[in-house]
Amino acid sequence: MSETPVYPPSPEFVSKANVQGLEAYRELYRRAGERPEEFWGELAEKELFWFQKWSHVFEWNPPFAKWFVGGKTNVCYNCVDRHLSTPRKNKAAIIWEGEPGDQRVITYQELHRLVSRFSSVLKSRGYQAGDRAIIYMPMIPEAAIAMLACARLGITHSVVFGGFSAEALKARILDLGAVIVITADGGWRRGKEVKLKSVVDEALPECPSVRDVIVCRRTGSETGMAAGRDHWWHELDENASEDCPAEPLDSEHPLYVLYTSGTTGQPKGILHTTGGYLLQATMTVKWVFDLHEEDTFWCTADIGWVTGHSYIVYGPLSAGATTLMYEGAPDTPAFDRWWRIVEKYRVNIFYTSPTAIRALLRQGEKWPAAHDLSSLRLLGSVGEPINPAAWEWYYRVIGKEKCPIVDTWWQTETGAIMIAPMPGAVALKPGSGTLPLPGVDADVVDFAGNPVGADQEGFLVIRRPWPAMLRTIWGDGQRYKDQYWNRLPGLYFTGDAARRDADGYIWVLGRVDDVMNVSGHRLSTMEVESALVRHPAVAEAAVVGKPDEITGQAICAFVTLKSGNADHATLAKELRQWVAHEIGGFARPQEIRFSDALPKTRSGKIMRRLLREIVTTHSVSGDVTTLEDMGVVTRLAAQHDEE
Ligand code: 7RM
Repeated sequence: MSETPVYPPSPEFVSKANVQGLEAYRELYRRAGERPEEFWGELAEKELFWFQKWSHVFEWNPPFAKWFVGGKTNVCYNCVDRHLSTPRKNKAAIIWEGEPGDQRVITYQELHRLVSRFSSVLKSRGYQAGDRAIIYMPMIPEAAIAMLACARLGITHSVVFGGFSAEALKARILDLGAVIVITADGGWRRGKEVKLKSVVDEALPECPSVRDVIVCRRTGSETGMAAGRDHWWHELDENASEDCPAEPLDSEHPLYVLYTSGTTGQPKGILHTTGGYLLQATMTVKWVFDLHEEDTFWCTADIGWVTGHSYIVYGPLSAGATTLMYEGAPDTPAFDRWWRIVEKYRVNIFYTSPTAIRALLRQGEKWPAAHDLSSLRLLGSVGEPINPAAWEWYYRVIGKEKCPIVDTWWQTETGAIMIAPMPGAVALKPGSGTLPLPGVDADVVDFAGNPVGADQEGFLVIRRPWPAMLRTIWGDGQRYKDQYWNRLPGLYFTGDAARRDADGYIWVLGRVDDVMNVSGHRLSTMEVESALVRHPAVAEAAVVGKPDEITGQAICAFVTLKSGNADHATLAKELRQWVAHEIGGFARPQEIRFSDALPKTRSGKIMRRLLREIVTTHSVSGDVTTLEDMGVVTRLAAQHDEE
């Protein structure tokens, strides 16, 4: 442990930081812990606009929380309207670059105009607070505009990542009971069009609740338009009013539902509400990214993931920042695309994932070296633990040893960053998210919920509700209780293992459940297994994550067939394609291994732990006493050696 390098903030950085020095952090943390209602109440009053003040800050009816009870506000108003009466009115709100190189700069005033027009369109078609909308779009400004327009009216949105298949889209539309889908003809990725509207067309015949589809023209490719159901965004926009005030909404009004993988095959709709979510998204932009008025902030996530919600759209815009959005891939037309963008727009704060860093690291230093990255002053990481080699490269080659790296631990469920350094206050240790933020009562505990000692491994839990926490799983309060609050009674169960060192620094080690993390995308082993067994040739499937140098984990599927005589090479190809079709391209297994049987316990449970060992170490050394047939494991391990 003593080997761990420590990087304290430079005096230069501290002197300009929003939170200066460790004592300032400790004071905030102490106040939030001792008087949470006062702490959050003061911030809510100072940092957000309210149509009506709340009657009390917090209500806890375990495990259901309410924040700013009785208060009325509006997320869109806070992200857009309130800036118009300030010097920010002509400041760039969104800087966007398309993959082909087209660009747009949208000021706060212009954003207000665009969002108001689209809100009017929705309103004039009869949509209102309480309705649910699906947003299935590429990374274009209209994606953010659609989110904000929904928020303006109180229409609960669910953004579905553009990489999801028609099946996955359909499941989300049905679960949400969506009445409208907002999409585009397609988007650009690696020089090719990713068609979106045709996927919507494939999903909709079995979604009777959907009345309208609004289609934004992005690529200009041929698209069939169903009469009465489908409408072009630009046509509806022609007559749209620019006068569409933000609705005063209850602080607990459902803002969005975002689907994420849990331990079963059925994705969970994580519900986030209004006031508490926005407050914590706003505060973390200021605390963790140390946002200054003049900063250009770039989060490279897709808007379809929670990181895009909180750190491309809601957090930065509420804080009045300039947020950058890029449509395409980091390697198009070449591996310096991101660095080209950093140079071109003089990006100051850059937030990405370890997967992306590793992929770029592999291409060598010549790509970043060809660009002037001197505008950067802060780097961020999210999605999985960052390994020392990636950290060191990011720090040295991208940050030129001048930029702190904020390693931010959080989840779809937490809504906002929970564990991360305040960069002007907390010394960094590569690989650690460092200390919990104010109001975050994080702990590492054993099976009984008791804190474990320094440097001991345990479960990462949160002891007390926080403003941006999920409120429930959409339509399934019981699952919400069971998954998050009943595993270790009274504690929020994160699903992650962690240890805390003698300085109180938290080191997140990874998931303890059957959730894989592939390029920072969450996927459950069950989701992929269910997709595989829907294929007519497959009898049984067991899926495990296998360590991968770039993506963190890669998907390895063990499959038994209904009839033994198949051409394995062809079928493997077909099954990989099948999973991509059923879930989305990012879920395509890297490897399919055929087997005559799967290792099971005497009670018939597949022992994924053994399969994990086989793909990791190519042998099995762990406890096999519950295994029914040792021969299966021996054959599987040997099969690998032949390859
Ligand atoms: C924001 C996001 C959440 C899971 C989480 C962890 C892992 C995320 C870090 C991390 C170590 C980090 N939402 N994770 N950030 N592990 N260090 N800085 O990723 O819902 O998609 O995933 O991701 O396992 O539980 S998520």
